[in-house]
Amino acid sequence: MAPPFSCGFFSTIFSSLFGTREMRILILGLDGAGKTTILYRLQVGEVVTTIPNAVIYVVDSCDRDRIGISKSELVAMLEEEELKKAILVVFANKQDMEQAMTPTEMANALGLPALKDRKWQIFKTSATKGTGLDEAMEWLVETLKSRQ
Ligand SMILES: Nc1nc2c(ncn2[C@@H]2O[C@H](COP(=O)(O)OP(=O)(O)OP(=O)(O)O)[C@@H](O)[C@H]2O)c(=O)[nH]1
Ligand SMILES: [Mg+2]
Repeated sequence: MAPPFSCGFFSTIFSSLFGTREMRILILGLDGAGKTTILYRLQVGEVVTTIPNAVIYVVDSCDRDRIGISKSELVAMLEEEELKKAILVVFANKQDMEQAMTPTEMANALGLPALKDRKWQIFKTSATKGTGLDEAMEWLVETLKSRQ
């Protein structure tokens, strides 16, 4: 059975944040979470197939009905051997919407506090408004740098 990720791939992100460095980041999330919109905002480079340094997990903050599915997919994904050491950044996307869940609510619903041996952080984003993305990427880059 095909996973509910309609779009999952390894991306190489180039930006001024990285300087000349190149880092491989996997961006995943359920359909409609906002992945494509975020990639467009981040001006992503090529698609490659190697072990990623980090995972960005995009979640629609308004999709209360599927937060449980989002959690099980995340947990299953993190069991992959290749992602054992990957830093996890959750984008609580669509925060421009009135009915959006708070990041704390989402972190709990996704089971983030229970993750063992995993560096993670959750950020509020709105891909359509372009808010929160820079802060999240900055944290990610700094965290990746401090690991290398
Ligand atoms: N209000 C709001 N809408 C958003 C936001 N991000 C994405 N959307 C909208 O949500 C819909 C889905 O966004 P996409 O970027 O296509 O989502 P995706 O994760 O790439 O979806 P798939 O390709 O189906 O997996 C589009 O209509 C976007 O305009 C956001 O931050 N706020
Ligand atoms: Mg898409």
